[in-house]
Amino acid sequence: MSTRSAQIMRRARAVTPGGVSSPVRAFGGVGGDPFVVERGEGARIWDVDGREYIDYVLSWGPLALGHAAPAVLDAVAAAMARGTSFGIPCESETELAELIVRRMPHVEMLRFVSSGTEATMSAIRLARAATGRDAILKFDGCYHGHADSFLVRAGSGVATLGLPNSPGVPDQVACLTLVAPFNDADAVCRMARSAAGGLAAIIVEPVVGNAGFIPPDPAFLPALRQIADEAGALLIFDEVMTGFRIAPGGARERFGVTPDLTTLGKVIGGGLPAAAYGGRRDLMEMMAPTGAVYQADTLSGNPLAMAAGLATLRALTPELHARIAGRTTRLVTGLRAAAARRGVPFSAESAGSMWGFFFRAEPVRTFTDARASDVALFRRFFHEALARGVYLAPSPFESAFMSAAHGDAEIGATLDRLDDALGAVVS
Ligand code: KE4
Repeated sequence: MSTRSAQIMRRARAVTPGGVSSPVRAFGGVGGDPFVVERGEGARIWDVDGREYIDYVLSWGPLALGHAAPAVLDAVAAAMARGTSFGIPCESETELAELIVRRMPHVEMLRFVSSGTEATMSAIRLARAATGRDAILKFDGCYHGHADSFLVRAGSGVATLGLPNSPGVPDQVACLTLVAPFNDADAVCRMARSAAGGLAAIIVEPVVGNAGFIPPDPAFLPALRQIADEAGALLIFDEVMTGFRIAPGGARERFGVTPDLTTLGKVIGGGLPAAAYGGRRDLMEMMAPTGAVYQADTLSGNPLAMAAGLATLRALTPELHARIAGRTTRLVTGLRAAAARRGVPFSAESAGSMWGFFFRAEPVRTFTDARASDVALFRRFFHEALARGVYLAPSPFESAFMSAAHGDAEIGATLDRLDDALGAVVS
């Protein structure tokens, strides 16, 4: 008998490409049909057929407090009662901006937009205007949203679907994007020195979350700072995914490297559409209306999204962040031990409340390493985990997340279920 999910997906595929609003949700990376979600609460989601899952995707990162967090629902309800959108300055925009600046002092000034793509697209435009240069450098397997300049050897859904780049991106644009291997400072140095017309910016996920989870070698980010300075390029930390996850103050707090610009998203909207780009005041004041670099957005600073972001970040104190990070470490440590007991080639890492794993014994330092992991085994493991009520990202080239709602009971249940799933895939 066809499940309700299957029935709904059949209808969805008739009216939207692949039946999804974003490609990676279509399970192309793991095969099979996605389930259709009915609701979420805390660490759990339920599909329209009543199946329950412990959720480690958390809407691809935004839900640091978990699903339907009471503090977020109350804040959004209160904001809704006063209206949903104005296109007029609201105090909540200033309150959230002030809070972010307090947590990330290197972000001296910021501008809200409605998606991470808009944040990175705007940051690159600003870098090009500030330097008078066109070329940018990104890293193989890093994903910065779907703006033309970034769809060059990108990670996330692009890598998941095996799309080397994307049709529709003019060669004249793609050729302005240089691509280096992550964790290879020598390659970056060579490319920065040989870039015709010089580099406008180096943009990097300070911890890669879109090629699977790949942490930086200790010397890598400091080297990027030095190379950018020598090249007269801006250093941009794309923290859309890592922001308020790898440390309360983001990558600068964790790694001690200060970027010129930072992009944020996901957590700062608390599950509603909000993102931001910001950094040095002298750069940000180049943005219209104080400067001539143009960027605009109908729903940016939306009061409902601001309310959800404020409620989330106010709850996400350093103490709570440390508790979530501790549970993330417990989960990753337990997974490594389970794989070792079963003799499965496996590596797992975490940073704060973000984590990931590969079916590969050697550490993964580059996207090439990630692609050399056992992707077929990942696919089987994903489905065995799903069948046991654990929802992981449906792609080996994504990361997993943890929320305040994932308590010791959820971690214990997850370790039992994933150990059993490992047993199923290696038997
Ligand atoms: P959005 O435009 O999807 O809000 O943000 C783009 C973006 C920018 N930078 C980083 C580091 C990101 O991870 C993202 C978006 N992340 C993906 C998940 N890997 C969003 C999920 C999806 O594409 O459906």
